[in-house]
Amino acid sequence: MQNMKTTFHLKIRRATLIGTLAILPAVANAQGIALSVGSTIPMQDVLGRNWTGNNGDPDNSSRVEIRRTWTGGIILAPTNGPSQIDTFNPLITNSHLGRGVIGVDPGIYAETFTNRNLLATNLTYYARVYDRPDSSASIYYADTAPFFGPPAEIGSINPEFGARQRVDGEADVDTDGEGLPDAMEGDMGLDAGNPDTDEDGYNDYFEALYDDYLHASEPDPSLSIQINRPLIETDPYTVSWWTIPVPDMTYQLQYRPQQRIADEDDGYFFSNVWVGAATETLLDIDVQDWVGTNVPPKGFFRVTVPYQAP
Ligand SMILES: [Ca+2]
Ligand SMILES: [Ca+2]
Ligand SMILES: [Ca+2]
Ligand SMILES: [Ca+2]
Repeated sequence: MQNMKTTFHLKIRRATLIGTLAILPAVANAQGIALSVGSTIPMQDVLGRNWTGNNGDPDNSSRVEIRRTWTGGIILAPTNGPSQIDTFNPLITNSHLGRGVIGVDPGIYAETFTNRNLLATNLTYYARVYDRPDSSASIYYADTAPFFGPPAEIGSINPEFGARQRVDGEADVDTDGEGLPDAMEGDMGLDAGNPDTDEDGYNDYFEALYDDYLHASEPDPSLSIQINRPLIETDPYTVSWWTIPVPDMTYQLQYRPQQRIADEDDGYFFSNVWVGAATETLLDIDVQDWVGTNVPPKGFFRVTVPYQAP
């Protein structure tokens, strides 16, 4: 009886061992099979804002497609017609900026292929991003350079998106030269032929850049400056102005003597009197050193709001 029992146990063990051996290769492959494709540099609009991306809200996130290149590795520009996407340029996957990225991450995408065979090693692919969730409603798109489906030992690839291009294939022009392309102005309801659509003194680009505080299509409080003559002779002349409702905005107060009047439009002849960020809603700057040598004082002050285009 003892011998029989021993034999029985041995059979069980052998059966278990065989089962384990059969599973092992599959476990080893599963660890290496996933492939992550994603960008690490955010895709941005002309104002330097990251394109919309929100993990968990793909309906409001810019659309990303991972596609196979056409014959010979050629990338075809979008037509927004389904035929080219499905027939000539088959789509491997749809994704969105922010998808697969931890938390909200505009401008960046990541997509994991659990079956990496979708990206065959002998074919080339590319990623295309649109600036809207819906490619047919998009103004811009951008493509990555073509990349090969990588061999199994490579776990991730990070192709970066190239330059923005117009979906309609037209050139991106800025007719009025204030910095916003015509296509964006049309989309925002602004006048592409007027640098200051609402004529409030702030150009369209500046207002779009600070659209949390200013309204590009309706007048905002204007920046008007005044020179304050001293009430008592020992007090200084000052220049004051009410600031605009943009936090931490930097202002530049400049002066130019009157004799330069022939060059009034040439900013070169203005000198900086004061440059700084607003800490109060009313700025009041001592300008005595600038007017004190003129009797009577004659010259021009101006306030500018310098900003950097991204
Ligand atoms: Ca423009
Ligand atoms: Ca404009
Ligand atoms: Ca304006
Ligand atoms: Ca405005």
